[in-house]
Amino acid sequence: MIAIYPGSFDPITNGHLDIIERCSEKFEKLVVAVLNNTSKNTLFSVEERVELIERTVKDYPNVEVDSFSGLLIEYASSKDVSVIVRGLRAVSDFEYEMQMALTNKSLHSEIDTFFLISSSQYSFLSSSVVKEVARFGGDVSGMVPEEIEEALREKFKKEEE
Ligand code: COD
Repeated sequence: MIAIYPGSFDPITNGHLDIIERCSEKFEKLVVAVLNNTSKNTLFSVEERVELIERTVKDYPNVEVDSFSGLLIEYASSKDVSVIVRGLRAVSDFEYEMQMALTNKSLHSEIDTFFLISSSQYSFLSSSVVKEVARFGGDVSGMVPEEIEEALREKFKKEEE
């Protein structure tokens, strides 16, 4: 069974990685799909986000990284995906996630959304929190892999120049 884990991943965090690791053990193949949304102001370009994820998932042979634009469900069906995976941190995630899952189901009834509850140590973690801490020089070492820590440092150094 092929699953897709879609997101903005701006940037990927240890919370995302935890979901990827757990899914790579459960599914035959996992496609991590980065939304290429030109109208959204992201810190990292889509190419940068894909490259950073590729570097952090290199030890999982059944994980593929790609980008998509337009509707997720169209992209998912083009990849023969039967499951969309989403992570749930707190009740606050639920409303948006339910709306998205039901919309996707109404557009393509054969593809279901599976939810994984975040591991407790990552339940507070989001890309926005990581960016905020890194922007002001805080320590993000427990929140993101080393490659991402380095990329954040470079990005904010450039912004200062
Ligand atoms: N622990 C566990 N899970 C986590 C953590 C954590 N610490 N942090 C984030 N996650 C989960 C999120 O809950 C989410 O499931 C996933 O990881 C990705 O998170 P983000 O924030 O990187 O990505 P989102 O939520 O911005 O991604 C939204 C999409 C890109 C999937 C969505 O906007 C989309 O599909 N857009 C395309 C247009 C479309 O098809 N829309 C759908 C119709 S409603």
